[in-house]
Amino acid sequence: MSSLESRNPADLSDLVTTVTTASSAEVCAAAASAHAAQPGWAEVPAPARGRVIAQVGRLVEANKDALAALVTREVGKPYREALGEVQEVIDTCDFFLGEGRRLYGQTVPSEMADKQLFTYREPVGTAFIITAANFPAAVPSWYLVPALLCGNCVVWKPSETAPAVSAALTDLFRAGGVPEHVLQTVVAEGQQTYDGLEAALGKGLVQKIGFTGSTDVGRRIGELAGRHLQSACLELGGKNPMVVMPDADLDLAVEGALFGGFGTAGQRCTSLGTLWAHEDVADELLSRYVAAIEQAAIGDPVQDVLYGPMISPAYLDRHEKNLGLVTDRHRVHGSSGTGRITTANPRAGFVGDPDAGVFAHPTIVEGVRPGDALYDTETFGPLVGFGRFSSLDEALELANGHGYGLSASIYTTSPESVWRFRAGVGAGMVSVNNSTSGAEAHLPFGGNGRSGNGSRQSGLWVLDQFTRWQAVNWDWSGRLQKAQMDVADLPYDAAFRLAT
Ligand code: UN1
Repeated sequence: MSSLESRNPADLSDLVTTVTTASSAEVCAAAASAHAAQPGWAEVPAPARGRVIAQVGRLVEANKDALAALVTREVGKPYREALGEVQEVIDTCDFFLGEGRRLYGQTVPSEMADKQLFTYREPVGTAFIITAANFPAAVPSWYLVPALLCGNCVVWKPSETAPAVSAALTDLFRAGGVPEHVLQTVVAEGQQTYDGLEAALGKGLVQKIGFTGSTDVGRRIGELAGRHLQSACLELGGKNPMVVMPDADLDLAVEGALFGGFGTAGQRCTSLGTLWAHEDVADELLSRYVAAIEQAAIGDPVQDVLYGPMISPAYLDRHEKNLGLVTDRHRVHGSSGTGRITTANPRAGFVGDPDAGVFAHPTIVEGVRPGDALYDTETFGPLVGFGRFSSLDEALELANGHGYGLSASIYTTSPESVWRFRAGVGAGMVSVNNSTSGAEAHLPFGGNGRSGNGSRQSGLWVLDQFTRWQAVNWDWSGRLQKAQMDVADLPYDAAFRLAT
């Protein structure tokens, strides 16, 4: 147990909140009380749980400005983007409120007479959800809303970097009618979370894990879940490629690469990793991209900027370490410096006071290719690689070669390139003439390979994470009819051929 301060990353003198983190025993205790509350919550009819989700959605809508302002203050996301993030919570509630009235099962014909087959979706039990700081409201809602709607209880372990937003979101769920033990928010540090979760799994208190974060931690969570024969929904890192073909609209591609690479200061799992340009347009694309980022407004997230500060000083530190992956062979573009923006290391046109917070220069690294650490390291900051290719096949190899497979984008006007790219790329999400980031809240979200274990969030698809199918058969024949053995014999003339 320790006390943590959450500070505004745009103005470190602004203390947002202080939290006491939970011990592993407290983490486990939260799972125990969620587990005890779960049968009661599952008995609430699904349409009534859907009403609760509707109420949460209306309250988030009524508090949209306040919640977005808190997101901006606590993690430095520009206010307009923070409004978008809160809208994603509302959209998620809007989608799932009706699902309470569907949550369909099926009727299935039996292979025998006087027998009927059915399927039911059953809640899994208690879901343990671990989320990151970069989307402190939207991504948690992707888990919490469907998990609760399906009749599960939830222990939510939000990022220690965003405790104020997670407290506000929890209050909104409570005010919307989610009972106290049904959703429990526990702020804890990594090791205590792991130990508490391990203990809870050992006692049979947790039946589902949701984790959004790094690939390394995801592996540990996946191993832990597997040891206890539970499945984890893992939403991990990305090294998201954008491929620009010679027939692309280059201005559109630059706009997409600007938002994808530098929006949210590059701190999205869907952020652009490497911009791959066809050799015929590479020089032109690079010069337009560099011009666009040199002119972009960076700074105070309350004002109209492309991006604000790093999420916290720790995120800035990691970004500065990643700059160490740039080698002599690379060329760096994008700003008047690299690393932290300060009065001594200024950025022309900076909006606000750079020394007050943790702001970073945008960096484009030209000359990235396989074998470079930058080719396959997720950098999670305002750092975009730039490389060249000469054919679509080569672009596909570059897009897939690092083993991540979250989001991938292609800019082209050729339908053939679109379809070949879609079929050849290993990513779970593909954008055509659109940025790698900015997925809509009701399409399946998730990745493959180093980006996740194939689980999908959002829309109908996430229901398979938070329910398990129960298969029911009902035989009213009055005798034991054995499947595969007591089925009717339907003879046919196997030797029959048409006369020729
Ligand atoms: C994340 O960074 O974990 O598609 C999620 C997007 C956002 C969600 C990103 N809607 O960029």
